[in-house]
Amino acid sequence: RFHPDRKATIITAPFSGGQPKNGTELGPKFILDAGFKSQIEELGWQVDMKHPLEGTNYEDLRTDEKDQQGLKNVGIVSDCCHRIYKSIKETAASGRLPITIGGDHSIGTGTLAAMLEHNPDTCVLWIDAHADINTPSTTESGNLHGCPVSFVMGLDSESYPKEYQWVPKVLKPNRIAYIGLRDVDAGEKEILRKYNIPAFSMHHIDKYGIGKVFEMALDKINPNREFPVHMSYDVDAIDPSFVPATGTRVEGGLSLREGLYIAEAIAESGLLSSLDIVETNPLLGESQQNVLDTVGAACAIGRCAMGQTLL
Ligand code: B3U
Ligand code: MN
Ligand code: MN
Repeated sequence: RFHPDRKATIITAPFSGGQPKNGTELGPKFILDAGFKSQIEELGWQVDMKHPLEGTNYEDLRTDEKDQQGLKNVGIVSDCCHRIYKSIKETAASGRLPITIGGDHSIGTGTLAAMLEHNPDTCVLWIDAHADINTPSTTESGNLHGCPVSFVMGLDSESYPKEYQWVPKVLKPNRIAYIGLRDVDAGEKEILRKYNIPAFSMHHIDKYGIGKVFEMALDKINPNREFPVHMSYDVDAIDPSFVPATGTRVEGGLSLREGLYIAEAIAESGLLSSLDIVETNPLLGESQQNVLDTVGAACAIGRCAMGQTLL
């Protein structure tokens, strides 16, 4: 319903500065080499590409050191997010659907900021094993891929580093729902409870089934099915037996079918306005097959979200 003319832009975000492991910067290359662009074209989309991080050397600048606040790599993460943000705003303004291929999930700050500024009614489905809603005060790891949601929500904003001052605080707590959670920090649980943020864990999926959980999530954030939806899909939402090549694997995740169902269901709703596919790390597979499985799942998430059906 939001993109009847089927025009999309793939935005590559080869970035690893939001977490400590080498390899997430290779996600876009592997996904594109697997034929992702033509797979989306075969579904009837006209697809072009943007590379907003071209010419940067973030990988050389990434360190394991925490600043006085306990955060890692604030400068490069903020700079990277700002580039992504500008690129997505342009893309959305031109009437195209942005598909951002990561890269680690810290880039979510840029994608959410852009889509919510583009249309303040935008609501967010965050598909992830993790809630990624730590603030600079609650994060224990200091890894900014665990914090992208809080910055855009403006939680605890006195604690934000100056580098993040450009980020608009545009996301309301009742406009984001989580699906797939199973590794949530104590500080994050407190935030989810305090702001009454809709969150569906693996427990809820076991209890109600994925079809019902998807409807329950949309009922919370988009009861009349009238608002556009940004889906931010961390591949670690899916169980590591299907998606092994990712930085923070957590057992007990979505089956591959449950994971793809979510993408199919958002396509079926006609509400999708933008998509992130993040945290593919081709260097973390223990075998070539592990990498193929993970890259294959990332492509399949994209195809399903863009309208591929089984029949
Ligand atoms: N919540 C933890 C772990 C984590 C978050 N996102 C991922 N891992 N991928 C943290 O570091 O904030
Ligand atoms: Mn994530
Ligand atoms: Mn995750």
